[in-house]
Amino acid sequence: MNDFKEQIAAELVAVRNRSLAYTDTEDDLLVRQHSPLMSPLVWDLAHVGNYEELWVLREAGGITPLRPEMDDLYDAFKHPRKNRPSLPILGPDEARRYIEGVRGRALDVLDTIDLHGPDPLHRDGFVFGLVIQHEHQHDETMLATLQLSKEPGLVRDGVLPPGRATGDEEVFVPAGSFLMGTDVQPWAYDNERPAYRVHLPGYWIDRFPVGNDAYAAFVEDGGYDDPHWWAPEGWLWRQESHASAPLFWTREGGTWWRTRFGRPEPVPMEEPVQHVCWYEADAYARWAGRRLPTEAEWEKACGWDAATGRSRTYPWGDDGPRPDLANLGHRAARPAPLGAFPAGASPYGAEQMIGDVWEWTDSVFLPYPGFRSFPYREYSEVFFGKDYRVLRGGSWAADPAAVRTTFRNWDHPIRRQIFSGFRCARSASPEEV
Ligand code: AVJ
Ligand code: FE
Repeated sequence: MNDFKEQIAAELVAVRNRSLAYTDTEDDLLVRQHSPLMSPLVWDLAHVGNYEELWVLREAGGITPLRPEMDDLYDAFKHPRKNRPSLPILGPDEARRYIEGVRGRALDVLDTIDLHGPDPLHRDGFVFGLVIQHEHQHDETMLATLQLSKEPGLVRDGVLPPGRATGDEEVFVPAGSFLMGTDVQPWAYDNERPAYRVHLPGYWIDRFPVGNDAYAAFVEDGGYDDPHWWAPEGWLWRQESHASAPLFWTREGGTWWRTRFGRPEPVPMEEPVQHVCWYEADAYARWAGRRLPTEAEWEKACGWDAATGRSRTYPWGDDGPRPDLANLGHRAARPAPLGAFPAGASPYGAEQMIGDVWEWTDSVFLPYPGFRSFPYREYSEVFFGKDYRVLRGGSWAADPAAVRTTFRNWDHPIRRQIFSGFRCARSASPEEV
């Protein structure tokens, strides 16, 4: 195998080790449904294997179905999450055997395909990028499930760099056009393509995500009790949910506590806020006299390099993430403190755009002009519309393989079990532009 094929094989091993580590626990915990929002963990485990069978074995490799009856069970569109526990899905050991069998043949496909040939699934290893990213995305979902399960065990206490005093710093992005999306990232999803020119007026965007300290000030100012700050649907959500602080926060003896993977700890005020839904982010921004950035504003501030006229793969450049540049890949089961990654700043000076927390944007999930679904409609296309808001940047639980300047995530505006935070923006005044 050549170098690139070996790299792909190594990424396949790494993501599988991650999935197996998250499911290395008692069967009871794997088959139980911890929340109606989430699948049983054993469903995710076999689903990533079935996805690999569909795309690598069958579509890219022309291999006949190993277990055709699996397709229906693990089709996310056929069975809503809340029904998944009642399906005759594979048990933990069977699921592990099934995905291992698929993996063996996937490596045979990798061996034989031409990474430079005309087949768009083969070219640059696209189909492997698809399954590697897909499995990492499900691993992040499994972490959110484990967090909801309140079972301890997945707290990793890897060392993160210290933060620094930050204040309310903003960076200025002058008026001008930039290229949004990509035609060049080989493993980009269809929803990131094609690149197109977007003109933005001048704007300010926070240098850092909103911290727990700032968010606690909103809570303590009665932010959750004043409809003035909330979008109309957000206020309905606030009343129905009885939410009064981010998910997993409680107030005891004048101190904010949070439960992280089953363990209570005082809320670390120097970290970005996480586990807030879009409505909470939107309300905070209004309270702070600001607004959420649009997706285009977020992307330009993250990667656009006006000096070279191109977008960087990551804020700091095109080289992959390092521990001193971003907090990714579940090094520690938490966001890093604000100011931890000065070397990871974007050309405009925005920090922590990649890693730590997914950042809600103001934008609904829509196709870029010229969008073509590839390789299937159900990844992106069926979600386009006003029901979903876009999140950017990747969390501490996202893997480097599934984050970049152009990467788009989306969710319902009420979701907060995900590792979601935000930063604010504001339009420049006429004198500033
Ligand atoms: C892009 C994270 C919204 O988890 O629903 C997984 C990713 N797509 N399997 C999701 C996905 C198919 C997707 N998100
Ligand atoms: Fe999936």
